[in-house]
Amino acid sequence: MKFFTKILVASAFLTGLSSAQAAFINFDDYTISGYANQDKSGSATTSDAGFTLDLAGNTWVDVLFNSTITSTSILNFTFEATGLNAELYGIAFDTDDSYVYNDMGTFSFVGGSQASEITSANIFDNYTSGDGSVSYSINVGDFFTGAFNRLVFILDNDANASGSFASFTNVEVCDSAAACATSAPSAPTAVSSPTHLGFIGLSLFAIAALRRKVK
Ligand SMILES: [Ca+2]
Ligand SMILES: [Ca+2]
Repeated sequence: MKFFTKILVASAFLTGLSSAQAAFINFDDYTISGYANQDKSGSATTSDAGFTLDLAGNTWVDVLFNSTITSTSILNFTFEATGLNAELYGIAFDTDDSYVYNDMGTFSFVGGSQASEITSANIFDNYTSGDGSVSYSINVGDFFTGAFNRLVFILDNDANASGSFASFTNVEVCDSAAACATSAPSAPTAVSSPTHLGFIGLSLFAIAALRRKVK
């Protein structure tokens, strides 16, 4: 009987969590740390009252942010890169401070000259420095699920220790499009779970519908 009570409490707690309205991450509320062995040069700072994370140089950083990704989960953020075009731009979900190059299924890249080389990751766009401010609404739950305790923000440029800049603004992880603080771009297009080999093309198609220039 005690066991049963515990289950009820646990499920009520989970229901409360899943119905919570998403909110933008305020980076000033988190400690920003170097991730794995990839915080090599440059800096991580905040702007826009904490709602923008600004990376410079060649650095991957993480914040301890708990999330549970289900099949309906959405990752929203506005991205802008300037300066030298970097090798990788992206956001990853992780459970520890390390990664395996051939097992990056919870990594989402939106651009960079090396993004297409990482076949184990999800490639959602071919953003190039100077493309301006672009808002992404990525149905990450179609690509992976699970519980995570950190978010990783990636500006990778091993060839140039300085000169690249990337900013991530209004980042949110929502249980569903309806729970997002970001209003959905017009006519969001859902993609069914693709096979790994096929999903690059499908993802670009989805992002083409969801990619939205911000004035
Ligand atoms: Ca890891
Ligand atoms: Ca690199």
